Amino acid sequence: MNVQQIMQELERKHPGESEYLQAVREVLISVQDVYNQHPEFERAKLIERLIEPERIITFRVPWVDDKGEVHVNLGYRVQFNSAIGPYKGGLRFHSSVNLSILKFLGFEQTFKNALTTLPMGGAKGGSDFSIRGRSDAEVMRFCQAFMAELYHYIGPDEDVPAGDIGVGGREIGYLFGAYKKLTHQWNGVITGKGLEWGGSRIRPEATGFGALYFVSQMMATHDLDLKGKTVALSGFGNVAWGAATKATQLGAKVITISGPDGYIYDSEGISGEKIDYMLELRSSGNDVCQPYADEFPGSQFFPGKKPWEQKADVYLTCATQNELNGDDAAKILARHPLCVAEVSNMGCTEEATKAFIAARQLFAPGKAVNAGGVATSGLEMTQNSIRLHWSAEEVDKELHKIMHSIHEQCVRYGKEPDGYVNYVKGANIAGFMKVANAMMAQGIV
Ligand code: 2IT
Repeated sequence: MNVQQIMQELERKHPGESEYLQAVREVLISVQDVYNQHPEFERAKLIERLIEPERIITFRVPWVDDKGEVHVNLGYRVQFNSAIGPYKGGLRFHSSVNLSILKFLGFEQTFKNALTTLPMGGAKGGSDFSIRGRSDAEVMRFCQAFMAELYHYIGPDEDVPAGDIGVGGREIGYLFGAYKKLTHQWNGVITGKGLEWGGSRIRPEATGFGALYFVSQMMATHDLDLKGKTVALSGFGNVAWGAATKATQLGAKVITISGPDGYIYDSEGISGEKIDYMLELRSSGNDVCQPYADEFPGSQFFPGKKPWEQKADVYLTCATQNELNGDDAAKILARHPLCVAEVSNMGCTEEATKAFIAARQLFAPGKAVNAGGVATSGLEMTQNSIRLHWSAEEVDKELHKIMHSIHEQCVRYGKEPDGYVNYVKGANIAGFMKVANAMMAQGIV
């Protein structure tokens, strides 16, 4: 494989889709050596097939707001790869959503899902609709209008969506209700459901919990411990909440959270009622930092800034893609942290990732670190299929096992001659090999 040639061709076909091209480039660079040891992959045009989604569905979503005004949003589902299981991946509702972002997310999801050890293909979807400032009734009508089109393309053995940015428990409820109304079917077609109606225990916490299990293991493997350490994280949504909760339980002190308006530094630690308050802020649909600073006077609000300027032992991106850039990485590296991990999907720019690896910083990518979320969605699918509910202990035990296995795969494929574990390379190769072998076995389809 000639990475440059493949990327040039991809850019010609999909000009300007920067996030998608970035995600593909990163994986191709990681896997090229392994790929070139398999001439049968080249003959089967495996890479050329793998980097294009199997199918993209786009549709318009017309809906009426509380004042009677009509809105038209765009809806998408990118069904990226179904080699190892039904399409699986979240829905993102955010004004920034476009095809490039959903293609990058679907591509990443394919390898992430492969790493979980569960039989799930990769997909992503969503809309440029934003829940910010919208009433409950407006969110419900939007979700119903979105599902009125999407339901044709999903199903428990076909494609199983879930939440992502802007899609939490409330939105999943409305989407599931609409699906059921349209199809007359009650099945596990969406994950992240409420506990009383088919959801799994630990699913809301799973992305953040799994991330901290992974980080703990990364640190333990390098004779480090989270206990008593400071953690700077971004975000204020479901992922940041789960990460802050588990980091605190493991004895660390979370000193930052962030929102679109800037970040909060709280030297006393963001724990207990402060973590609960984050969830209230999320569902309020308003800015987060100013209300937090008003509520907890010991904290400081830095408008328009990112938490990466604070000194911490551990840095975790928990908000969105490319939220940590090369300048941020340089600032972080100057402080010699113990560990940096992406919890958001592709939280670091290419420049930042390269800087961390070049500095031999203990660093891991989102597709390994945040896989606990989709893995627990997989466990929700299992429970729905066998029509049983597992206890929190059972789900947590499975989540531990899965994160452990992902860590092992990263070390197996990512250990370099100087002993440095390149988790980016390890995760990419491990995920790629599983999908590649399945695609080879299934012929040219
Ligand atoms: O990025 C992700 O892995 C998710 N948004 C969760 C996907 C899922 O199907 O649970």
